[in-house]
Amino acid sequence: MSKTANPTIEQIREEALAAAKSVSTTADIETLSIRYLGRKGAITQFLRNIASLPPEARPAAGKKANEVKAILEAAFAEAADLLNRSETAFEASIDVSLPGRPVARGALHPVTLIMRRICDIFARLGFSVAEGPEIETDYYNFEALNFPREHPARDMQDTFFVSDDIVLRTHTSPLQVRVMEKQAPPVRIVAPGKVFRCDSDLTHTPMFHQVEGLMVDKGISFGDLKGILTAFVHQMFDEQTSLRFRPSFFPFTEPSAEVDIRCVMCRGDGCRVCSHTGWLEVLGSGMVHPAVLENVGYDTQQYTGFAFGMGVDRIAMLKYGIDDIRKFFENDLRFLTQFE
Ligand code: 2U9
Repeated sequence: MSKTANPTIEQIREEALAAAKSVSTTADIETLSIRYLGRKGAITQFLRNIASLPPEARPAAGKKANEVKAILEAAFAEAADLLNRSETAFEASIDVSLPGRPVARGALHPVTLIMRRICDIFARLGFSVAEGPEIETDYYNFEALNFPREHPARDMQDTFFVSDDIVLRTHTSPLQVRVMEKQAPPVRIVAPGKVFRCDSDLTHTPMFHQVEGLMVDKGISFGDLKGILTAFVHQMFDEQTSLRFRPSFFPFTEPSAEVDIRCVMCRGDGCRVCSHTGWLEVLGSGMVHPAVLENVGYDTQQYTGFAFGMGVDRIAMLKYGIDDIRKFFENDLRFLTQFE
């Protein structure tokens, strides 16, 4: 309504007619009616103020006010009629007897399905899930994990640098350093998440997913590592799957071992998937290097631990028989909705 203390009857008329033109619902018209014609409305207010006019001006003002009142009543009725007619026409255009449009059901991404399955298996083995930042400092991604500056092992990681000191994490291990900094042993965690390496071909994408695990306590041995990882492989693949531990090297574990399983495609006879070796590499692992435990202030006379890591996308490829990792990231719904 006009902000003028005492608007003229012409002002009230112009304002109300303009408002009647821009209504979009019948409720808007109701509001306008109350605002202009209601008991406390602008027209009623104007009629009340007539008493304060000089006696000779009152009849003309009263007549004018009643005329505007009639004009507004007609304008509001017409606007309501127009709205009702278009609403009815819209309703008439809908055939309510038609069957509804089917709502497409979403599906979890195959990598998410496998990631959840891995975490569930470790949860049942007593591991909790920890998550953390994808952008990391050089310290957490390398230094704390026993990769000295200029060490050639850093080249293995094909790092994406954000600046000299900031990187996209190349593994989820920095998260485990952060957990150990905050928490005294015992620690038993898995760290799932996205990681980034500058690499791209049939089996590598610049972003992929890892689940890493860490267990630190008094008296943890390589036997514990073998027991936990064997239980994992048997639940993830099947109870009959045989596995072997092969010596390897990582800066953050010593000794280190890669874990191979009997090829899930040829059962060991040799095929294209296992490069005719009969074995598939599925995990890296090892006893946590004492330097890593010392970096977070753990007493290495009392505590030892093991750690492991796996590429989730690779495991999803093996589980679902997919030969090109890039299929996971092309967003083709015909491919993605096949996995339940
Ligand atoms: C801390 C200490 C040690 C995590 C580990 C591996 C071995 C490993 C690879 C598997 C396939 C990476 O995605 S991949 O290319 N990972 O081989 N990861 S041990 O070791 C840790 C982690 C955290 C504090």
